[in-house]
Order: sequence, then structure tokens, then C-alpha cells
Amino acid sequence: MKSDLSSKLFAEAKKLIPGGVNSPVRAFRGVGGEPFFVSRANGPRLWDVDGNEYVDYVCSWGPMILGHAPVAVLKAVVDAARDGASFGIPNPREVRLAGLVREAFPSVEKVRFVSSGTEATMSALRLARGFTGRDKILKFEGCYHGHADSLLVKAGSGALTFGQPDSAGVPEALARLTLTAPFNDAEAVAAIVAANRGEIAAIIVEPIPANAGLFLPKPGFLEFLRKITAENGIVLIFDEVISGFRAAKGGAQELYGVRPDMTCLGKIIGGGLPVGAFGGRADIMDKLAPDGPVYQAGTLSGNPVAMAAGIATLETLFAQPGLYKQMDGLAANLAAGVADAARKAGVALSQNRVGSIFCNFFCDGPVSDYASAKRSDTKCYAKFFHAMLERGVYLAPSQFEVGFVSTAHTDAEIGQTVRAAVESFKVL
Ligand code: HOZ
Repeated sequence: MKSDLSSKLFAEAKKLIPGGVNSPVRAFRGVGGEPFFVSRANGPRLWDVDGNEYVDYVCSWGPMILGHAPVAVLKAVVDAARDGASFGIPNPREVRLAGLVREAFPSVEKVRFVSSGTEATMSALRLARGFTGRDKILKFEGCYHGHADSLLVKAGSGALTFGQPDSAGVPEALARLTLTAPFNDAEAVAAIVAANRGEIAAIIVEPIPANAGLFLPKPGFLEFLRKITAENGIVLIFDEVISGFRAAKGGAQELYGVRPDMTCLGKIIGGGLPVGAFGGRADIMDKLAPDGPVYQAGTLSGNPVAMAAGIATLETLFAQPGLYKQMDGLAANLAAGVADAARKAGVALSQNRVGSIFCNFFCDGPVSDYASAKRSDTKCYAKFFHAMLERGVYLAPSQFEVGFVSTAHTDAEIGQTVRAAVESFKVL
């Protein structure tokens, strides 16, 4: 595998950009070595500047559910850009995308668009605090909700990859308002709520945590969160930035049948362009400026080009509901093939999967929370990552991220990946 041009670019980037990257996990420090620089992508594949080709399971960390450069999205983006890139005044595409969100997420009675998942969760929390008049929030260990101050406490994703689940620069006074509990631990949640009665504004949760690897809610856990929040006047926020339009059309809330008060969205909703959204009960959303006292704004919020990409992506998904089954089938075959290869090579592997989201942990036994995710042998993951990359398969460059199958992946990519895994397990 050639890497001369990527290496040169990375050296130059490090002089100009901290760590050479604009988001830490891209620096490959979770697996060692240097990142490659992408020159182009199409369907399920990426090409780097040195001409190497990869089957892509990162899919830009989730947004590229239709694969790269899908024709419908390309056309929508070009058409929108021709009409002007940004106006700073309402445009019709905002209304169309809001309608599509409402169709998929009945709990989202009103929605506001922002430019990233971080903005969505940050704004949702401010709103929950303004609505309830309370300051404290409760989040779960290993859940990642973007990098707003209140949320970088026992956080997953890059923060966990670099062993910084609690970031420097977050005022202690603010961090103290963020309570944490282990995911799937109803007793711990009940104890915290009892000890802070009348003080918790919101419980924010990834209903399918996908930023410490992947783990699933135990039966009844989300229902329990719904009940205890309703009984205590706490706003229940589902962070569906990853699971929205992915775990099912209507996200985890459709899959598990639990209706939160508020929902945060990102990734797929922008079809690869920067879009986030938060929404929920109308009585809560009506507290937002200009109708209410909670301030929130953004020059590029509802940007017409980004809205166009989101609309084209969602319309494609909604028009062909069979796509979810197709991705699920491919991801199931991928998981089975990789599990079989690991078994034959005598490698301990614990797999979690929801539809097209998957994660392979290098350990025995089930992974159901942050503590069990941390049992994974990250050195083994790093070796596997590089062995797969050598064989033209790009997995997430961290054990504490997930993989995605898109509608553009086919049996050919899955077959190639399983063959690469057979060889890669041999060199661990
Ligand atoms: N936090 C993102 C994954 N969960 C990574 C974002 C990026 O590096 O692009």
C-alpha cells in the first residue's frame, strides 16, 4: 500500500492544524500510524490520494447511508447551489425537511435545524433547562452527545479513544451539574433521581449507545427511563444523531416503541452536509426564541444546500422501505462471516449489531455498557484494523466507534471483507 502523498499531506497538515486533523479520532491515534487522505469516494468505496482503494465502513461516521455521491443527492445539491448557497432568511426547503422529520418521528411535533449534532444536543439541554427551571442533567457513562461543556463528562467517542472522557477546559461548576449513571442500570438512575428530586432538568441518552463501540438497551430500560422522567417532571431527550433514520426510519424510538419528550438528530438528516436538528413536544419547543425566552440561533441553520441534501436522502429512504431490510441482511452476513473467521482463528470476539450498525469487540462475553466495552483488547483491535486496511477494508480507526453498512454495499463488498478478515485474524 503506497502512502507517500498522504504522509506528505499529514506532515504539512500537522504544521497548520492541531494534530493535523479537524476532529481528533481521524488522527488514527486509537490504532497507531497515520491517516490516509481521501481524494474521492463513490458508492461503498473510497480512494486515497496515493490511489489505494478501500471498502468503506465508516461512511463519514454514519451520514452516508446511501453510499458516497448518490445521484439523487448530487442533483439536489447542485440544483440548490445554483439558486444561491445561503440567504439568512427562510427558504422553502426548511419546511419540506421539517415535514419529513415529522413524518418519521411523530414525537417531534416541532423541530429546529442547526448545523451539527453538537449544536442539537447543546440547544436541547438549554431548552430543557429553560422549560423546567432546573439546572442539573443526567447522562450515561460512555454516551457521547457532542462536545458541549456540560456533555464532556464520562463521554464516549474521541474523548474515550484518547482516555479523556472528562475534558480540560470544562468549568468544574458546570461539570458538577452533570450527573452520570451506568447505561442499562435502572437502580442507579432511580437512586440519582431520588437524591436530586426537583433538580434534574433532563435525562439525555443515546437509546442505542454507539460511541463506546456499540451496546443495546436491555429490555425495559428505555421504558423505565420514560416512566421515571414522566413521574418527576424531567425532560427525556433521546440523542438519535446516529440511530435516527438508521436503526429504523423512525430511529430507536420506533424500534423500541418509546416516545421521548425531545429528540436530537444529525448525520443522515444532512445527507453528508452539515445539518443537525432538535425537536419534540410543542409545549417545550414553543419556549424557544422568538416565541419563548430560551435563546438559540445560527447563520447557517436551515441552509438551503444542506436542506436539499437532507431532503434527497430522506426521500430516497422513505420511497424504498425495503432498503432497511437490505442493509440489515448484508450486515448480518458480514457479522456472521467475521464471527466464523474469528472462531476458526481462535480469536475471542464479542459482536453487537442493530440493523446496519455493527461493532466487533475483542473480548469474551457480552458487552452491555461502558465498563464491559472497556474490556476489549484495543491492541488487538488496532492490529486487526491495520491488517484490514492493508487488504482494502476501512473500519473505524478506534475500538470505541462503530461500523456502518450503506445501501450501496453489496454481496461483493461483504465477500471481500470476510475474505480480508480471514487473512487478518491469522496475523493477530
Ligand atoms: N465523533 C465522531 C464519531 N462518533 C467523529 C467525527 C469525525 O471525526 O468526523
